[in-house]
Amino acid sequence: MTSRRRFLTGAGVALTGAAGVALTGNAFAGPPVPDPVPDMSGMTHGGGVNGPMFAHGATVDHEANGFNPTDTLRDFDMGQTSTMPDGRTLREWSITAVDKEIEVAPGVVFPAWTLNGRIPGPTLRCTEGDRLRVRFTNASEHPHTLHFHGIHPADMDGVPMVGRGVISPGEEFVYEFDAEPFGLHLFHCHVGPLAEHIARGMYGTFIVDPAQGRPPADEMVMVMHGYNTTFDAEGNQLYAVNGIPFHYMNEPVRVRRGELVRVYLVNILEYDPINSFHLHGNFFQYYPTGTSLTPTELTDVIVQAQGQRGICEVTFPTEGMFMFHAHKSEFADLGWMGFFEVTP
Ligand SMILES: [Cu+2]
Repeated sequence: MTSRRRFLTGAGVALTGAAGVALTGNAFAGPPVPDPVPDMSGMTHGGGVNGPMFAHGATVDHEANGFNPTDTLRDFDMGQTSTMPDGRTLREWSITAVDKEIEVAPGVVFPAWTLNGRIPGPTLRCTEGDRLRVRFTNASEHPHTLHFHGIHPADMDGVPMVGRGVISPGEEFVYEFDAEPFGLHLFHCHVGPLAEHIARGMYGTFIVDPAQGRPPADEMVMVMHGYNTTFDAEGNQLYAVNGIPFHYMNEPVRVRRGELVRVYLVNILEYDPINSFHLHGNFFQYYPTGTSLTPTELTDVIVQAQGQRGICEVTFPTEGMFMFHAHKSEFADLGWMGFFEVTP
């Protein structure tokens, strides 16, 4: 056991060093790492032999970041609603682009471009047929847009040279369109260099509920993404769901045995062509893009290319800790893994 602990500790040091090298160029200088790990027995939060690689459970300053992935996981923004003369629901949101430094791993600060100050940006949620109005304010130093997936007029597409096009720093624009089709979508900035604008953090989830709804469930959003901390557009140094690598290892996602769990899973990863989601000890029903109420597959692994998304539904029959992670070991080792903690 000792040797295994030492090996894992070494992995942690190497990872921290690799992340730090981009910022300091000095990965292995400094004092020797103290002989480690108070107690990694059991599956305590922040421990376990597959526990977080960041300095044995050290995590980031969520308060300074302004968001905590435990909270954003189930944070659905329904907007401000009112009724239009024709009886339809009008749903309005305000989204602001802000340049902001985010601590993405302990001691690793990333100069992000955020939507509403968080990564990922907000999860907008509506019902098919609603009229949607999104006021976009660009408080960043860079030009941006909001491009929504879904069906809408060309001049609401949020790309350069079409409609209003680029929204310059200090300007704002209101995107307005109807909510269709029902399903799980996303939105992101569409200004070039596109990969960088997205990978810096300018994306969010866009859920259009079917008019008849879906069965009651414990619902949550997981957005798969990465951080290219070297800004060389050559892969990523860190991978995560919902902003912070290894977060759900430190703070497992608590769910109830026997209750339907619905994960809205989005892949917005840049610089790597595909991402994946694997769940241990259980199988889930998969609904690609969420545009049908009939699942296409009962599985424990799905893959998504960039921009793909789908709904995973699982009911855990037994209590315990069940890992989930990218079934691409490199992504998992560099942050894309977590736990469901199934309680009675
Ligand atoms: Cu942008």
